[in-house]
Amino acid sequence: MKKSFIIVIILVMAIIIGGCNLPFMTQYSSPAVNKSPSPVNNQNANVPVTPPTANLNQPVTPPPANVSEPAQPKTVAVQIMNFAFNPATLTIKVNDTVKWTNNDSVPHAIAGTGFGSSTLNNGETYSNIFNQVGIYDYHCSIHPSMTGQIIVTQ
Ligand SMILES: [Cu+2]
Repeated sequence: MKKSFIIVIILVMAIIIGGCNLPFMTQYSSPAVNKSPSPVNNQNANVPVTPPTANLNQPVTPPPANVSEPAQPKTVAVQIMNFAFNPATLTIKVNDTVKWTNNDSVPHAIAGTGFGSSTLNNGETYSNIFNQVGIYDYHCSIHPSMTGQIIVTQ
């Protein structure tokens, strides 16, 4: 009888002490728990997020700059056939080259303002770079009825 009574008293005391300690424990422990995690969480949150985002955005921006500069000068052909220039009217960009080829058995010669060829026999060519915007009329100096036009645009 005494042993079980003592056990009951010990259990009651343990419950009372435990019940009294729980509110005190949380009150005293909660400030200590909040102090240590908050600086650790702030450091971990700031360090990894910003650098990867900045590195991923930097390589994406250069390609649009390369797309906007495809203005490479090119060579455009004009064929001389059957006493005519083909195409008779040609539109090019500034700094493009026009290359005439004489496909006729008879000689021809290009005559324009600021440009012109010597006599072109069959299979011979003449090239001129047009580095200024404008409309350039030309003809064949041997056959004046053969006319052509080069339109140079920006
Ligand atoms: Cu001609």
